[in-house]
Amino acid sequence: MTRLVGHLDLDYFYAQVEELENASLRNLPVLVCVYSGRTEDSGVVSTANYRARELGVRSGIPIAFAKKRLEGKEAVFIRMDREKYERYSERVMAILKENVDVMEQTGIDEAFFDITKRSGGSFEVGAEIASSIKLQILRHEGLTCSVGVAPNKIAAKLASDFKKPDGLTVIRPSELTGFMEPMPVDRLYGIGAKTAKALQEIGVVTIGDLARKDISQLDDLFGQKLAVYLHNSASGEDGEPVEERGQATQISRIITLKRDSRSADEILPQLIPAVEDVQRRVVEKGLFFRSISVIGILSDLSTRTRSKTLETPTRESSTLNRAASELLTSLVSELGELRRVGIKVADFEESKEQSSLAEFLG
Ligand code: DGT
Ligand code: CA
Ligand code: CA
Repeated sequence: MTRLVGHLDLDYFYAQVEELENASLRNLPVLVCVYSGRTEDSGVVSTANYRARELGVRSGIPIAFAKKRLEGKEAVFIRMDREKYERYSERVMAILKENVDVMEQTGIDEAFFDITKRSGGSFEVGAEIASSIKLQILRHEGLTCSVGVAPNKIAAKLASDFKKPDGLTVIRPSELTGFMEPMPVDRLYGIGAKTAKALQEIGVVTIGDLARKDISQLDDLFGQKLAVYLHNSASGEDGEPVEERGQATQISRIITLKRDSRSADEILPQLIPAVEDVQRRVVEKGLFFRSISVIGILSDLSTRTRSKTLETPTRESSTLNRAASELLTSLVSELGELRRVGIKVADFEESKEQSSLAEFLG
């Protein structure tokens, strides 16, 4: 049976939220930045509104570089406030969830959804559902997004990206090949710069070129598994279901030390970026944790762990940093040299009602 799969992606998300909360920003180039704190301008641009993009600014470039580009222009630089965007994201995802059969959130501002059942298999009805979702998000949250509806996930993602901002692109099964064929092959989900380059060397530039390639030639180059994936996705054959993501039971990150060490002072600065990354992922998933562990891996690859359980769940980076430092100190005092070290949080709760109540009473 033909499926109706959608992909929704909010437009210039962080910058759009900032514009929404401060109307005077609307016609100016707006840049949301992550300041690293080393010098006044060190850090990167997280995202920029379309006005700024027209002037050559995009996600990931250094702030200092963007300032140079925008010299003499009345551009606005704003510090990223991830928890704020998280709150908008949660409400947008709740609206989406109400309107679809299944939703699979894949990032702070995007999700796949399946509306096969509620559309009765009709792309006309599917288009109406998608435009109603866009309207509800605009009415209730004031945000625009771009949506694609197609017979599978790969095509839905290409479709949501096809017209931006505020786009709605519906690709019916009969239009699928014509839609995908002319697109550059690196737009296919999972094709990075390296694969794209290898494909270019055998004359594959567009998705259509890839679909026409002999699978045995792809097999020789990429191995069977990737070859089959490449062939199928380029041919518009993608059976991946939209699946609600189960809640994670733990979030962790392990790093290899620059050299084996048993000095907490030497190890901690190397562990901190991993701790920050874990904390960011916790916030991204809307979770609070109660258990914190530091994992040490010795040179013989044996593993030791020190853990701590909190009374109330939290997501605060100060709590996590402090616990990481304590647990690390305790771990190295009892062990030999560590080769790798990691941080893990677990025992999740989705809200911290209990602790807010405690804060309220206390
Ligand atoms: P779009 O979808 O092209 O209209 O623009 P965005 O800004 O929504 O881009 P998207 O969907 O790739 O990313 C969603 C948010 O994630 C974006 O608003 C800010 C953040 N983000 C994206 N790329 C980067 C990056 O390279 N660095 C950092 N720090 N944040 C990023
Ligand atoms: Ca986006
Ligand atoms: Ca996105």
